[in-house]
Amino acid sequence: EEEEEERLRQIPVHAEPKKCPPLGLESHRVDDDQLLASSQSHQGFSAQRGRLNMQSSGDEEGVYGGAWCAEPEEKNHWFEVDARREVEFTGLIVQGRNSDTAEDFVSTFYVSFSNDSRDWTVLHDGYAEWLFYGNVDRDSPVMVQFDWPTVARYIRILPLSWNASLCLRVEVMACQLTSEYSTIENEVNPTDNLDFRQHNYKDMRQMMKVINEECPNITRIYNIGKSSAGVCVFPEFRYTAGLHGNEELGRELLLLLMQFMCKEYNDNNPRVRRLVAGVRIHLVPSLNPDAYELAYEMGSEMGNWGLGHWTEEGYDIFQNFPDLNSVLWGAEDRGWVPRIVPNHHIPLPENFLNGSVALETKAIINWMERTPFVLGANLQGGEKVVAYPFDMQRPPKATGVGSCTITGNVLTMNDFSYLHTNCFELSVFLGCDKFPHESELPLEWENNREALLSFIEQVHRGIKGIVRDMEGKPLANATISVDGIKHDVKTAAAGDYWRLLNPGEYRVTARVDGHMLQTRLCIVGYDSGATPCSFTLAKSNWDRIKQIMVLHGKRPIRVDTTKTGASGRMGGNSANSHNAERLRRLRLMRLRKMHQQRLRDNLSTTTTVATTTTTSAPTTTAELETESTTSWYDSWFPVESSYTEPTPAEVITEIQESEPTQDYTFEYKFDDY
Ligand SMILES: *[C@@H]1O[C@H](CO)[C@@H](O)[C@H](O)[C@H]1NC(C)=O
Ligand SMILES: *[C@@H]1O[C@H](CO)[C@@H](O)[C@H](O)[C@H]1NC(C)=O
Ligand SMILES: *[C@@H]1O[C@H](CO)[C@@H](O)[C@H](O)[C@H]1NC(C)=O
Ligand SMILES: *[C@@H]1O[C@H](CO)[C@@H](O)[C@H](O)[C@H]1NC(C)=O
Ligand SMILES: *[C@@H]1O[C@H](CO)[C@@H](O)[C@H](O)[C@H]1NC(C)=O
Ligand SMILES: CC(=O)N[C@H]1CO[C@H](CO)[C@@H](O)[C@@H]1O
Repeated sequence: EEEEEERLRQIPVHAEPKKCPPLGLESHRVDDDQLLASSQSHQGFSAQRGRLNMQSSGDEEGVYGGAWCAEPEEKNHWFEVDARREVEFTGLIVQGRNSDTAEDFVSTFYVSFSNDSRDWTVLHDGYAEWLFYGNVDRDSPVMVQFDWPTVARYIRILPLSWNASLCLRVEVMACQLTSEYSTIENEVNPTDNLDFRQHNYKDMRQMMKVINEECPNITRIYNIGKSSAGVCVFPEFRYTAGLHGNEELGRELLLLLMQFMCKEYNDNNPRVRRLVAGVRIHLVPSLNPDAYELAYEMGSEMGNWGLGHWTEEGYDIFQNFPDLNSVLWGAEDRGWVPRIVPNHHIPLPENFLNGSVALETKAIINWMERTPFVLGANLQGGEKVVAYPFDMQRPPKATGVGSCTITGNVLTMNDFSYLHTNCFELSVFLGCDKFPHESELPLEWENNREALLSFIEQVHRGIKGIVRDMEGKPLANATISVDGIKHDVKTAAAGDYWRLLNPGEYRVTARVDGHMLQTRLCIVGYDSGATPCSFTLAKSNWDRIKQIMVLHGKRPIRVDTTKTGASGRMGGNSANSHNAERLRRLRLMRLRKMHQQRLRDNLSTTTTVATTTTTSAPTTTAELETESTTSWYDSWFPVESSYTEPTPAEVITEIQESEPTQDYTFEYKFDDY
């Protein structure tokens, strides 16, 4: 009895087991060289793969296995984590192997500690070595908590029994010891006094309300399912997060960014003032709020990789957008771009919205169409990589990037944004840990704050302007093309456009229905601020041309020329052959005029060439003919050489000879081209 009493006295008693945050196996704060194991079954199943929520590439022979797995021939098994300094260990989270087929997991194990990795002490429960119960399936994380914290530098898991093969993924819970002599590596004393907590839906709404009250002049809350009104000549920028409900970091970073900008604005931070004054910034922290609540309820470490990934209806929103890449590439292969199928603002496939589309996706598409965004980023998780359009490969093949997962998926959302709207969108995958522990937020904010701000500032890199008619009326829907870049943008309702461009010289063309196009040279420098590059377009003679076409029985009359203008050739309709000689004379006059103009004004004449950009090798006769650059009708109507109209005759030829046969129908007008 005395012995028993003595023994009990030696056991430290804690009313509540102490709880510590994750050491960082999942987040990769723990480096690869801090992980060690007794053996490995195969190159792809090393100790470094034994991190909580590690994902497999699916290739059993590959180097990216879904867990640490032990060599079956071995007798002794252990998985070791070196914390690099003495810490207080308070618990573990264990998980089986990520696999489509195998059910590998550890059922029971012991735990031991060491300060030098030579002498080990197995954790004792007072009577015997303490046996812990681990997993019952391969995916669900199981947390074990020690009744009292153990101070040590090394911790080992000693598996005793397992299902199928011995495979394990782990997170370790530990508190740093605070000492007045040692400063803790990676420790962050956040300079910004912000709310570094995880927010559920109610907390998030509350926080946004408070920010709105603190900064009423510069903030407005709206729901993307509802309309956002207002025409203003600012570039529109968006950050979105939480497409997948369990990817929590982006959501919290956007809430922190809101707080930060409001606070700094009120404190007269000049950089933030400049940002707020010059950009319309949309911050959407939660695109999939229902799913977030699921993951939030489970807690930051205890959801598995998939919990809260999908919408309530079961959609993965990121991959729920229509594939416009294939539409574009299919059309390019047929030589239809940009004459029949534009290289931008590609319409939704017919009946897309009737198909299996998440409500959230519909709301996002509607919002993207309604707001003329210029630049944006979509914050995601589970990977540390930045993806930019085109994310999808042509022809599609598996990609193998990044360190925590290997994805063979075709990603769609940012390509969709680029092809359906003006907005150039990046997907920023913030890190391997989709749902970092609350204690990680200050460090994550420090790591991401500058990037979040300077990416918004990039909206001012390039050219901007307004397209007007001769009366000064703004022209919406005008197409802005940049020579040599096969991607156009359109003007918004106020006639304004923003075109992101790197420093350099660009030949930029504006065109709109019923007007002559205009080309200008626009120079982008290294200084901040977009270069103004506005256009004033004269009415075209198109109405008059239509009348003449009616007189000619709507038949196209064409006269072709080559780019150099050195050798004209006759072409087109034999019915008009009696006009041929007259046309030829007129054309020669025009060429002479062009030549003189070219000498006077090198820039403006080359614009006639700039209007034909054939994007792929000509494949059909019709396409070969479209190589020519001169309009058949400008023989009749002397136009200034800095203006040129497209070639309707050629367009007609193409349409007759190669009608689009895809499921998608494209609406277009001749005037568009
Ligand atoms: C490691 O050293 C600390 C003192 O620095 C001691 O309190 C602790 O018990 C040691 N841990 C083990 C497992 O020996
Ligand atoms: C909002 O703007 C008004 C008018 O410019 C100004 O008087 C007021 O102080 C501003 N409020 C805040 C909180 O900045
Ligand atoms: C698609 O939905 C619209 C409106 O909801 C409806 O008018 C149309 O008939 C539907 N089309 C098909 C093919 O179901
Ligand atoms: C711009 O084009 C869209 C679709 O092509 C059309 O719905 C809209 O009315 C046009 N806007 C203006 C101002 O012409
Ligand atoms: C136009 O200018 C470029 C360089 O500025 C020159 O190389 C080219 O020969 C000029 N073309 C004509 C037709 O003058
Ligand atoms: C070998 C073995 O015990 N396999 C079991 C692993 O777990 C799954 C599901 O729990 C069982 O179906 C297997 O029989």
